[in-house]
Amino acid sequence: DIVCTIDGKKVVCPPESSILEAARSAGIEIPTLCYLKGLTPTGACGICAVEIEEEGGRIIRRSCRVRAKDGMVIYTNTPAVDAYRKERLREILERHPNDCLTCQKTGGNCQLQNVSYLFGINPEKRNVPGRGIDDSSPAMVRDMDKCIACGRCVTVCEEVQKIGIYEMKCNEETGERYVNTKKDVNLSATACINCGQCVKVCPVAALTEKDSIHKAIAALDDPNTTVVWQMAPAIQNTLGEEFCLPPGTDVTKKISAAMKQLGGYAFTTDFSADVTIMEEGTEFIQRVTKGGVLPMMTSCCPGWVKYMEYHYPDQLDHLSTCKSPQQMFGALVKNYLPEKIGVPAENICQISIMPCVAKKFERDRTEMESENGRDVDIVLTTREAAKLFKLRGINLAAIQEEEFDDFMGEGSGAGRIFGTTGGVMEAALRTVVWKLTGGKIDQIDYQEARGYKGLKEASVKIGDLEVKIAIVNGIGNVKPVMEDIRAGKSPYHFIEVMACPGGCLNGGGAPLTASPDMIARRMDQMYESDKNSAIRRSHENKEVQKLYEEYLKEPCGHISHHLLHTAYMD
Ligand code: HC0
Ligand code: SF4
Repeated sequence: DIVCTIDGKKVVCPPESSILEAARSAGIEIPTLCYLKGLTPTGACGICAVEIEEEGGRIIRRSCRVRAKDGMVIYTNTPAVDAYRKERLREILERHPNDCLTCQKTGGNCQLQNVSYLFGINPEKRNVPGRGIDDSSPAMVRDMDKCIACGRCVTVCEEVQKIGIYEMKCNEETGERYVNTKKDVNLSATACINCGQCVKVCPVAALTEKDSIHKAIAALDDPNTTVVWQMAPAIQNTLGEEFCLPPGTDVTKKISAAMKQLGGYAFTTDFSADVTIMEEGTEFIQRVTKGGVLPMMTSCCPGWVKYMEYHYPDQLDHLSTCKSPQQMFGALVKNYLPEKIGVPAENICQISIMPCVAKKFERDRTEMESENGRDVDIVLTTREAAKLFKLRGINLAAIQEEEFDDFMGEGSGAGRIFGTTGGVMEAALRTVVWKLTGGKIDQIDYQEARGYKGLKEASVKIGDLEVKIAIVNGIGNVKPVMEDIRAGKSPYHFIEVMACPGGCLNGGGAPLTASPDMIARRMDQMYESDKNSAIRRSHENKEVQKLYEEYLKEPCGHISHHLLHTAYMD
């Protein structure tokens, strides 16, 4: 181990630690706008500057880029450090727009604002570069004037997601650094999968989700429109954080109450996650027993589907034909629900709350509609939903719980765990194994499917058949799996892929404040919500059973194929 001295305190740290990491391990916070734990430091912002004692006197260094050495003496707060940080902040702020009052990131989420506040910097003169806004993506907006060239989006997209959309550029005339897409084209012209992981790490509002709040308000205020709400599994264990509740708190029934207070029918995507298991499980059994294309791969994550279409158009028949639970829900709202509630489909506005920005892109896909209109009308991220609630005077922490409405409000524990990596597979196994063994094996917990590993594997013995499954946690881990499939040597029968590391509970639309600890807490609480569910298998969902009896007749039947399944584009 290394022993150094930081602010007069002896600090012991592992050999490869940077000064910033060493300080943090000792509880000494150094401000930064670009550092991301575990990823290559860019050193771009300069705010993490410290002073190091050297022979000829003290020198200023960026602490994220310098390794702590034995005997090193470091100061994190000196007049020289303070002056350096202020100068760097001034440089950044002079080039940054000052529409802070209405900026999407205001209210604690803008790290530049937070640091400026701490240092008391507010420059008079501004010289904003005028690079403009790229709103070509259906999911995200890039305000290139707000970009402070910290490089976080470059690093996350390259090192975590392994997509590699952005690049740090340099203006040859001015020497100024800035970030753009590699070929200087708009985001919609790139291979971006809309996962939103770059949005999550952006310290300012250079990257944000495309705003849908005003559309939701217009629908809520229109007397001729009936709003029908759905919320993704992950929402129910994350939205509370925006109202200062502990991470992972199950706020399902509070959101149900909030939906009703805003106006409209309150439902959950857990319901259609259960429908997805009925459909996808049946599709899988058919593929296995009738010799269909294997491995079958889940199709509920729109980031993953886009990745597949872009990089492996020759392998699309591995994807399940099932639409995602969000889209199945929307299709059922427009085709099954109208008769039940006595409201024609054209008067219904279906609003989703999703922890995902790619769900906005999925909603927009041309094939996601029926004769009765778009499956889903508006998609709000978790953050947007919190903002809408606050705008309408709803304090989720204080609101009285209410049950969902009838017909599409029941969800099983299996539906709930869709929101974590491995959850879709575990939910599917609960039903598929039960069905294939005629109810003889009725296993609920599949520990192999749980946890954070990038690739999780398991095999389940069903009579003579050994079903091999895999779970890809994060799109950055999918390439070797796909290369094996393309080469015809994949050992698996069924594979789950979720683009965001951890699954939807760490989606690009989730609350921004999450640390790894908080994400772990969300995951634990989601399994806890499953454990506490009245039913834990999708096929036991009474409202789903009723849907099949009265409307769909059978999984993968005629109506299902028309409304709930789709084809992908090569
Ligand atoms: Fe997910 Fe979903 S689980 S993608 O992560 O499958 O967004 O939570 O809603 O559709 O159900 C997100 C979460 C969903 C869908 C479901 C799936
Ligand atoms: Fe990369 Fe995902 Fe951001 Fe697209 S949304 S640029 S794929 S991190």
